[in-house]
Amino acid sequence: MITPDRIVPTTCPYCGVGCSLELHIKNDYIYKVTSPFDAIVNRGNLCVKGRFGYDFVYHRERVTTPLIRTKAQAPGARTQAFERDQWREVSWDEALDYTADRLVEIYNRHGADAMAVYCCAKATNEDNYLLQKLYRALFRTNNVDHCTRLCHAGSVVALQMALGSSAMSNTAAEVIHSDVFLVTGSNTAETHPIIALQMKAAVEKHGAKLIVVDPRRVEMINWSALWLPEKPGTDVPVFSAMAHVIIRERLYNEEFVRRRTEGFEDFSKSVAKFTPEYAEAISAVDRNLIVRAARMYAMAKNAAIYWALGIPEHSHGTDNAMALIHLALLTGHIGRRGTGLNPLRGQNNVQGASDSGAMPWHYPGYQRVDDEAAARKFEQAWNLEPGALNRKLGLTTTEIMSAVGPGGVRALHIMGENPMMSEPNLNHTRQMMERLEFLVAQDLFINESGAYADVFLPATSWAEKDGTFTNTDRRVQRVRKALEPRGESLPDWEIVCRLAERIEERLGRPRSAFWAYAGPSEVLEEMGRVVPEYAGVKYRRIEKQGLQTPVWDEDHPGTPHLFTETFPRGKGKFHPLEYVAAVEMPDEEYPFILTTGRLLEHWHGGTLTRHSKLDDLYPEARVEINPADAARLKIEDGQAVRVSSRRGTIVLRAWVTERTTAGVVFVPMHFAEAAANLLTIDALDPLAKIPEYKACAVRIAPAKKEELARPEGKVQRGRY
Ligand SMILES: Nc1nc2c(c(=O)[nH]1)N[C@H]1C(S)=C(S)[C@@H](COP(=O)(O)OP(=O)(O)OC[C@H]3O[C@@H](n4cnc5c(=O)[nH]c(N)nc54)[C@H](O)[C@@H]3O)O[C@H]1N2
Ligand SMILES: Nc1nc2c(c(=O)[nH]1)N[C@H]1C(S)=C(S)[C@@H](COP(=O)(O)OP(=O)(O)OC[C@H]3O[C@@H](n4cnc5c(=O)[nH]c(N)nc54)[C@H](O)[C@@H]3O)O[C@H]1N2
Ligand code: SF4
Ligand SMILES: [Mo]
Repeated sequence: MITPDRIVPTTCPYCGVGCSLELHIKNDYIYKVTSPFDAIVNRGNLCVKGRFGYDFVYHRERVTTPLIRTKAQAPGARTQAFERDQWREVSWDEALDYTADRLVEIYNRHGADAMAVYCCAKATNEDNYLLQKLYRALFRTNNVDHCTRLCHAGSVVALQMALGSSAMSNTAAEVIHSDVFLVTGSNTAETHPIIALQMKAAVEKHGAKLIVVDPRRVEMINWSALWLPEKPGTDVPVFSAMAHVIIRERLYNEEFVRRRTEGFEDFSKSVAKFTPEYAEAISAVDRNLIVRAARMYAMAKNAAIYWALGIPEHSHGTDNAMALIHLALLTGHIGRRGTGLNPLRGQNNVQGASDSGAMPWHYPGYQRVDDEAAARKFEQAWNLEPGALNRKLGLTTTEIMSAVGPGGVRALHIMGENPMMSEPNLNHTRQMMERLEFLVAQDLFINESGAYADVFLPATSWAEKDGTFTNTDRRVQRVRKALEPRGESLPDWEIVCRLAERIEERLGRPRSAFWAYAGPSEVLEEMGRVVPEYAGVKYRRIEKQGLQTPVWDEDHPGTPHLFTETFPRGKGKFHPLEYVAAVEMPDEEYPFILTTGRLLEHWHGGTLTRHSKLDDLYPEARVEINPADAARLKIEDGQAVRVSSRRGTIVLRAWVTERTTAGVVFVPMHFAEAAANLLTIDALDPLAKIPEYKACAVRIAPAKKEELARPEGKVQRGRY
């Protein structure tokens, strides 16, 4: 038995469930992770990532000294290079002076539009609040975004349009109070495993009925009463047909529709054509299943909807989310315990990074940058002259990546993201990265994107800093420093403050007191003064258990479910929809639909999990292909195959499995040596600007084993 020097309570750094962790420390080393049984979110349960995925903190490839590239790279000639001899270890002073010099020089030469920053949904609220403040207040740009754009942007826009708010309406653990719940576009058991446990308990112990709508045979189907296996990209017809049935059979909640919604008449006419027969023809879902699902959902006392990326990650992702919202507005299954519209948020702090203003159209707290009163409020709060803040909507991540070059973005600062793995159509992204004039990488590792950087600022991991994360059900929870920072790494908030002071100096602005914080709790206090929903969140109130926003003041107990009496926009609004097919449909040349996503053991571009023992659990990329398709193509399980789209090609092993339906193949997004995003299409949803990661056309052919990145199994990938 090891006796720990200390046990530090904190919050999991991986997914949006936000499980409570206890880090057991001996000699400044984490040797075990547990979770307290009374933890409000996860009751002592953890998935494999929370329990075992912490060892990236110690990985030998982690960079803990500031680095400057030895040879500055010319725009256009920039290359992706991991080699150590391309970098020089420098002091923090040198790295920050250099960064400030180059950024200010580009700003003075080309103005605000040349500057852009990616914030980080893995970092804390405090880190993100400060980084967006730096770029807005000092470089006067709203080109501030983060991975939420690649994630739930379609859900956010639809919820804003229909209800005026974008967060999950209820608490995930309330699922045990649902009689019926619908899960769609969510591989919950792999991506939100602890919420999946609660869902399974709802079915097994509380008799709830589960409806799954998903083109893949995800694990939750084993607990479902109904599974609607649709073709990717056909959610609007499926859910509109459910609405059609609910209206035709008068199963909707007339009183709710009258009192709390608007636009029902037009909506009702618009779904007349979405008969179950019509939906079946497009989606391949049996019409009777659609009718049964509609009845089951509408006739429940309390029914909830949970969804994830199968809904928003389409060129019509906003419409898909809207089609789900309509079901709740029709039936009134919202505003009570066990009901609601629940987009399961992905990253540990994507809700918080969005709340903190890491967005191009909004200041912290969703206050629009083009709203004069909001802009004035932030000018006062940040001690800026009237008119200082830019009123122009900024560019989104996807737009930033298309706007690099003369007249567009020249300098990019990336805090903890990896566009060279996560953006669609990587061959295009690569051209943009090559064209940048100056790239700052602030991370734990030199990932595929950091490899293009001019300067590397080593950040601490979550285990080495204090702060807060806001989980998927809006709960602001503490992150605690458990270890001393490795090497010379610094917490992100401190890096940002030190850089900001230098930038202010070079811009000739008077040094403000605004970058001198005694610690992150002061940063959250400042954020609480400008974001009413966070006004009552104080560190001392969340020492034991987090608070769910909105927390309007210091006596407010927090908000487990939203919209009890009204919606933020007043009435919930129906928006009639049309069915629009995916941009690229299968044809003779590219006969399969590719969908991409996640595996339980890995995280996005793999920067954390592939530098962890988790990599041993799933060391190699595999494309999931249905047995019927594999038999036709004479492809065997484990065989090397080439998957090609109009944009790129990858070679990886086949996994012949019922996990995917015929005609649909799945490639995980985690493996650099067979990067899914070399294949994906960069078509965007017109409103939310989210890419169509969940549908494009590919072909599959046998390949030679030698073409695999790892013909004999696992090899270490080369890194700094
Ligand atoms: N292990 C692990 N967990 C994670 C992450 C991770 O990288 N690894 N990432 C986190 C993040 S940031 C996010 S956003 C979440 C994402 O969580 P999920 O969205 O659950 O993750 P994906 O693997 O992208 O799964 C998408 C689901 O949508 C389905 N789907 C595909 N096309 C369609 C369609 O057209 N319509 C419908 N209705 N469904 C479709 C897929 O079959 C799959 O079940 O996961 C979070 N959790
Ligand atoms: N094909 C396809 N592509 C997708 C998706 C898909 O479903 N299919 N999903 C999209 C979605 S939903 C998302 S959210 C994005 C995710 O895309 P990204 O956010 O680009 O991916 P991550 O790999 O999570 O990048 C996190 C980085 O942050 C670093 N990091 C971790 N903690 C810290 C910290 O405290 N400070 C700092 N400075 N750095 C830190 C890690 O080392 C890593 O390099 O990918 C998108 N891309
Ligand atoms: S479910 Fe999410 S928050 Fe919980 S342990 Fe797993 S990765 Fe961490
Ligand atoms: Mo995400």
